This record gives sequence, C-alpha cells and structure tokens, in this order.
Amino acid sequence: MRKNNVVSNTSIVTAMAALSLFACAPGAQAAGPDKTLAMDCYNNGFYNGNGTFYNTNTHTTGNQFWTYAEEIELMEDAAAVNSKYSSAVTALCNGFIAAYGTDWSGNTFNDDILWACIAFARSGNATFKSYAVNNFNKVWARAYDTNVISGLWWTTAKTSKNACVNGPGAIAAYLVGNTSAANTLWTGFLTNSRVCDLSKYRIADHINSDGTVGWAEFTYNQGTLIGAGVLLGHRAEAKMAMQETQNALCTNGILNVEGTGTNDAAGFKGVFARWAGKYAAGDTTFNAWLDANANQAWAERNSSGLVWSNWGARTSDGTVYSWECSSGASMIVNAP
Ligand code: 7K2
Repeated sequence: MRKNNVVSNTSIVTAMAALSLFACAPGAQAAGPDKTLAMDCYNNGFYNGNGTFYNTNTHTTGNQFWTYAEEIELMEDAAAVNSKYSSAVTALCNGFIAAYGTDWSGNTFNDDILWACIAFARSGNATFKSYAVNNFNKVWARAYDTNVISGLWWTTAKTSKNACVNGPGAIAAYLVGNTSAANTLWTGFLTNSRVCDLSKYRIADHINSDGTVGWAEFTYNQGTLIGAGVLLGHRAEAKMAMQETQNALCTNGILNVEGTGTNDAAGFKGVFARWAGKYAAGDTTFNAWLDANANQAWAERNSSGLVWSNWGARTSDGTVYSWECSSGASMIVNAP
C-alpha cells in the first residue's frame, strides 16, 4: 500500500470534530433534539476530556462545588442514554475528588454535600458510592433535628431549613439505602403543610429559625420533591407537583428563566428536568409538555449547539457558562 493513501488518525479525528461541529449548528437537525448530539455539543463546549468541566466555553475555570456535582449528574443522565459517556462519569468523580477530597464536611453548606452524595451514589461505582454513604451520614448527624420543623438545616449556621437541602436529602438518603431517613424527610418536611401547599404540592423555598416561611417557588425544589416522591412511591403527589410546575413556573408552557450566567438559579431547570424525566418514565401525562420544552431549548441553541437558560431567545455565540447551559442539555437529555 502506498504510504500517501493511509489516512492518519489525526485527520480522522479532525474530520469527525468538524462534522460534529457542523451538526451542532441550528438547522442541521430536522427532527426533535437528538440527546447524544446535544450532549456532544455540551461536552465540546465545556468538558476538558479529563474529569473537569470548564466554567465557560472559552475554557476558564471556576465551577463551584454543587454545580460541579450537578454537571456530573448531567453526565450520568447522558450515560443512561448512551454508554459512551460512562468513562466520563468515572473521570468526573475522580476530578471532583481531586478538587474536594472524599470527606466533604469542610463545606458548611449541607445542600452542597447532598448534591455530591447524589452524584456519587448514581455513579455506578461502589467506591464512589461509599463516599456518598459516609458524607450523607455526616450531614445527617450534624444537620437533622426536629427544631422548628423536622428536617435538615441548610448550613452549619442553622438559620433556615430549606427545600434545597431536604429534597436532595430525601433523594440522597434513598440512594445510599437509608429509606428511614428518606421517609422522615418526606413526611416531616417535604409534605409538611407548613412548607408545602398540599392542595397542589407546591413546596416553599425555606422556613427560617423563627418559623417564618419563604414561599419563593423554584423549579429545582419542585424537581427534588418530584424525585423523592417517585423514589419513595408517592406518585400521586409527584404528579401534582409536576402539574404545579407546568401551571406556575412556565410562560406559554416553557419553563421560566430563573437566573442567567453563573447564578445558581441558572441551572435549576436542569434539576427539574432530571426528576421530571424520572416521573415521565412511568406516566405519559406530561410527555408533550416536556418534549415541547426540549424542542424549544434546542431551537434556541447557538452555532456550537449550546443552550443557555433563556429558551425564548437564541443563545449567544459569545461567552456562555457551563452551569447555565447544563439546564438546556439536561432538558434535552432527560425529556421523554
Ligand atoms: O437560599 C438558598 C436557597 O434556598 C434558594 O433557593 C437559592 C436561590 O439560594 C440559596 S441555594 C444556593 C447555594 C447553593 N449552595 C452553595 C451556596 O454557595 C449557594 O448560595 O438561588
């Protein structure tokens, strides 16, 4: 064989990268969003290929603890769709450990630790899961009591008990095999009428140590309420929480913009999408609505196939953030 007929590995890789970039551009996809294509575009934009997500598509660093954990969850969602992402899940857990170690109790935010517990418990790796068990137990020991209301304190300062710690707490408890703790949080906090409007399963954001309730409503809190409900067998309640999200947190059926850029709230919809997807695996009632959100998010992607948190406007071709864009990727990857 003549040497100049041999196509080098390098040129194959270059050609594949060019093809995949082309495929990411708007207009290249005729039907609804392709989950693997959307995830490939997300990874092209933000994944370093070796266990770390960049903060931006210009590859600056700076992701924080809980957004890192939630981006691991996104990769886990993708791995459930296509096993080619499984090795990245392992790399990301190792990357997280390189950044934060295996004992996360130095972090004063109990919610942060629980998000990481969920990500590690879902990894499919027994060693990673053991870190989830250990860290869950540390959070439970330092944060659970019955003062004000049965549930977990948000931080070690114990100024409020928030949905963003008790929802993930119930899910993490279930995933680490502590069903008793999961049920305690479901009954004591998540479905306690003091913080949840049981006429529609609308969860409040938090209750303060003086007993006053912050009723702000967020998609991620509805999402973890739904997730806990599905895991613990309370599907009727989860269904009402789904309906409430569709009714109250959407505009013309599309999930609202809760935050942009690096704001924590910019990625909340991705958490909702994950657990809504789990709900939808057992009931088609909301499929059309969820698929409409995935289609709308993908329709507003930029020329690299990245989707920011405003699904009503075309995503910028300039600097966009991995956390913000995880919401659109999660919506597409987790849609029915
Ligand atoms: O007040 C809490 C929560 O109840 C509320 O829903 C959101 C609204 O803000 C915080 S949660 C955000 C925290 C997540 N863990 C790391 C912290 O640095 C961050 O404040 O956005």
